[in-house]
Amino acid sequence: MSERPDNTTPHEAAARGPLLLSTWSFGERANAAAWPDFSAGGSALDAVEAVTVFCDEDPGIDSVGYGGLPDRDGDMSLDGCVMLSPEQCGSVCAVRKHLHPVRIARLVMDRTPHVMLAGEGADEFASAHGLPEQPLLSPEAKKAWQVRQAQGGGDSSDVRPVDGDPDGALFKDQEDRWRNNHDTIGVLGLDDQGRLAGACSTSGMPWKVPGRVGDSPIIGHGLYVDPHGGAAVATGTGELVMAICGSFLAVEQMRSGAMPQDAIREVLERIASRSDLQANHQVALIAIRPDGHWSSGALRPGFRLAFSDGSGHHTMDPAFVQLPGT
Ligand code: SD4
Repeated sequence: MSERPDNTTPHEAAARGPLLLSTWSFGERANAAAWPDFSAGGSALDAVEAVTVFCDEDPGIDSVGYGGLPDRDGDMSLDGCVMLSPEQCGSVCAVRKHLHPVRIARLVMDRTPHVMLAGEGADEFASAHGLPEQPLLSPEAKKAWQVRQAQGGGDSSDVRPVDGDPDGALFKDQEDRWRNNHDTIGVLGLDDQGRLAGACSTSGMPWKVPGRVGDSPIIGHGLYVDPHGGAAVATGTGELVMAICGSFLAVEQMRSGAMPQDAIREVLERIASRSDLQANHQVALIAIRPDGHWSSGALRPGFRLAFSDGSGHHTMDPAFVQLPGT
């Protein structure tokens, strides 16, 4: 059942743009960096790109761009997408030589008749459009991979995305933190002209099987934007989101009249009811309607989001956790 717009939580008060909503607490500093141009009348599209570019360049974020953790063999590959509407979206995956997947995805959207480019083709396209080749593996990420190798390697099946470790209680040491503290930047923007835009950038699951692509660059899975329904972005275990077209599902719910919190709950209920759910599985979503009502929810504790509007930049807990205490 949809909530009534007048029965709102703070997460669901209708907001007027400009407004930025980003996954994870590091989204706050990225939102703040994009804010001066955005609040001066910039477009939602420029703002969401700027948020992801900031995260790509921050070596302290171990899951996006430079500083991201590599695949099983120690090689980096990046994924990302950008979306304004079903007619205007672009995506790249398995990029190995260029730092900003969303920048390339926007070029795909603007300059080709296609939606998605993969691997070598995406890198060649980026170079042909003047984007510089850059090293993607940071010394810290390389060290984390070497430590992992020394411990016997292994795939991503023990990775659980968690936002920070404020009391030092979640992770026993730095290596444990590298193993777990993984997350994607997903950002939704509503500008002062009422235009919605969304973007995602990620290095994907750490230690992934080379060639693996998750939900983040796939339109309808990690991100979906429909000016008539709203926008949704997902983070966490991509395979769970991909199995149900998570972001598309949330937007379709809103398109049918649901409030964002109900739309997200529908997605998370389906994931929570999987027979093969693992303790390390996490998924979180943020969703916004074209009228500015927005919300967020997570499958398990440990997710935070960043919210920016005229009142400033705030890191906050999601409106609800589907499986609290897990
Ligand atoms: C993926 N969804 O590649 C991404 C990773 C992520 O928090 O968001 N982790 O599956």
